[in-house]
Amino acid sequence: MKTSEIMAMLQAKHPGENEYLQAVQEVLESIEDVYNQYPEFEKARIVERMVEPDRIYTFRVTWVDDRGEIQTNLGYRVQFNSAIGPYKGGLRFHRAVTPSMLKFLGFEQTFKNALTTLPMGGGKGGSDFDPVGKSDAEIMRFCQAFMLELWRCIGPDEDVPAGDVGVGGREIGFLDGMYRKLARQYNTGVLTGKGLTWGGSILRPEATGYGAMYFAHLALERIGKDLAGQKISLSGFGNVAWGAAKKATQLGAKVVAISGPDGVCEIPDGITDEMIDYMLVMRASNRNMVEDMATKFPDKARFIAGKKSWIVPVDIAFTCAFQNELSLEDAKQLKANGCWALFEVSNMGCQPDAIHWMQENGMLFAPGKAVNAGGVATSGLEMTQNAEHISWTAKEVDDRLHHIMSAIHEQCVRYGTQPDGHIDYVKGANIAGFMKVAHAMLEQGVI
Ligand code: 2IT
Repeated sequence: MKTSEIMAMLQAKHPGENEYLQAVQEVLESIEDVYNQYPEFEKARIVERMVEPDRIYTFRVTWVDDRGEIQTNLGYRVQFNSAIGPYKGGLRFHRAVTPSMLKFLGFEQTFKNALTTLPMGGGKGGSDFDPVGKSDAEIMRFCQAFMLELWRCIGPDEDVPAGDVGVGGREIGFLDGMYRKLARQYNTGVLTGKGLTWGGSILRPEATGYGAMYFAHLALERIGKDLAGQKISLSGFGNVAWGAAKKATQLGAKVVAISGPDGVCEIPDGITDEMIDYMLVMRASNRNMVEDMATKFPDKARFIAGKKSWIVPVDIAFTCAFQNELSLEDAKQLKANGCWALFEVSNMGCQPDAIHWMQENGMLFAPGKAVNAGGVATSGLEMTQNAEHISWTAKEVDDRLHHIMSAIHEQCVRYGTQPDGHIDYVKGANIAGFMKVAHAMLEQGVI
């Protein structure tokens, strides 16, 4: 297998699908050497099969807004790979959603889910519906209309969606309510991220951010450092940034920046518990403006319009918002201001040239599919609890999450250790995830 040949073939077949092509290129570059040591992979054309989704459902979603106007959006579910278990992955509601975006996310999800040690395949879905400025009633009507189509594509042993950008507990509630109504099944575990009174797992909302901090703790521990006392920046202020801020603060780090599409909030003395709680209010308002934090806490936070978190001097940075949110210039600015480690918590948060530059310039870099896997892993734990008709305690879930993040870190070390002893976390995560999916596909024959 030659990465350049496969990429040329995909570029011809899927012109303009930039996020998807970027995600595939990153994985193929990392696995090429290892892959070519296994003639049986080449013979079975594993790569050619793995880079295409099993299937994509596309549907029209029509709903009525608060003014009585009829709105039409597009809905999708990309079922990427089921070699190691039912399709599993979130739903993204965002105005920029395209098949390319969901294909990149489904592709990444396949390897991420393999890393979790749990039996979950990869999938992703969503809509170009824009939640910004929508009322609760509009969100409910949209979710119901979306599920009217989606419900036939999913099932607890078939495909289990969850949240992603623009889809949190409120949306999962409306979606699950409609699924129950349509399917007449009330304990199915067909979605994860559910409310605690109707089958949700304790700690699922926090899990992506918590898992990211557990991973960072392990990576720092390996090089004799500690999260406690570090100054850190996060991007975004949604569910992922919220969980990350909570755990970072508990572990003794100081969160000095969060951001939104409107700019960055600098918080020189570190984010407080009250401010962390306020992030939830900001998300529920659907205003999508981080300036609201500075308006609410004028003595603690300073809003700078039009800037990203990466202008704030820190020791460690965490991308928690969107793909490609960190550019080469951002990476250079971070390092010039003293930052020495970057953990990607958003999926594909960094642009490829930024990743290469950070790696070449001695920064510790760990990719999203390892760092943020605690979210989907805890979704997997929610599926187990649903299947057993039980609920675990916070301690039981947290212990398992710790265990899974350690296992992910361990796989990165196993497959990513370089001759000079440092860990290439990109290679480690990609090779470990790939090997598991590739072997499963090989053993299941040509299907
Ligand atoms: O990107 C992700 O891993 C998620 N949005 C969570 C997916 C899930 O099924 O919990």
